[in-house]
Amino acid sequence: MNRPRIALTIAGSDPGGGAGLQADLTTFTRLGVHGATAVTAITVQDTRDVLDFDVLPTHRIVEQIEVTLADLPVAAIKIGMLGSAENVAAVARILAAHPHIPVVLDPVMVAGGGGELATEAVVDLTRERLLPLAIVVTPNTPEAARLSRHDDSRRWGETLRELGARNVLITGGHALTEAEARMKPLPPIVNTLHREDGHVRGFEMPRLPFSYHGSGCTLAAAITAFLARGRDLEPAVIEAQGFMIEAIAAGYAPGQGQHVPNRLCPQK
Ligand code: PXL
Repeated sequence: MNRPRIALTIAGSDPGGGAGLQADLTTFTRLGVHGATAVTAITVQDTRDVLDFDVLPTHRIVEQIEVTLADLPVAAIKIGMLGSAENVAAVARILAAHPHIPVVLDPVMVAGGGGELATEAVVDLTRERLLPLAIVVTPNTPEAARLSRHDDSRRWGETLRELGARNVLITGGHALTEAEARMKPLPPIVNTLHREDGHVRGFEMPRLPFSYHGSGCTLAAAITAFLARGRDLEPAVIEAQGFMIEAIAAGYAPGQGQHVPNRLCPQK
């Protein structure tokens, strides 16, 4: 067998295996990509809540990334939870030294269950240093509002592109208003891709009546895997969304709380 393509995730650990680096690694594996990992933080959480987390010292994160990049031909990088402003700055410095590797930036701020995973300083430095290094940034709607500092959703994509992200995929799967949640059928999820040529394209997919843990990580990891396999950005986004639709349709609750996308699907 030929050597699989390699993707690196720089992310936090979720012990329940639903989100974070565990979600990334399962997604990479399912999509035929060898996953390398640089652990940034160790969260203590279940499928309901984040109880606590420790952030690793910056030098340990830098060392993990540097030894990996020196040894393995990493074809794409995914960034998830970084945990501190110092970590954001250090990761940005390394990425800037490897401009040929495409970077998918998932600007993690809040866990699926609502726990805060990023301080204001992390968000500010992500905007300043990481956005300009990303081939695509994948915020959900609250993240897009916070990163772009706009209340007006019509300005989010354009503003994030002006701040330096080449492409922006705003995901629409976040919580519904109470009125929307009572609609039958539920309103679809619409993800919006703001492309580097200024074109804006919406992608619609069915919404299921559950709250998901790890869906943002899974979509961004799937885009990373397809980029590692050599796809251009838009085809990678389209294939990743196809994978998500299947994974969500086969989603399950591994514990007492939220559902997770079934990244093992389809089973062969
Ligand atoms: O889905 C965002 C996310 C990223 N990284 C870690 C997480 C979560 C959500 O729970 O726990 C470690």
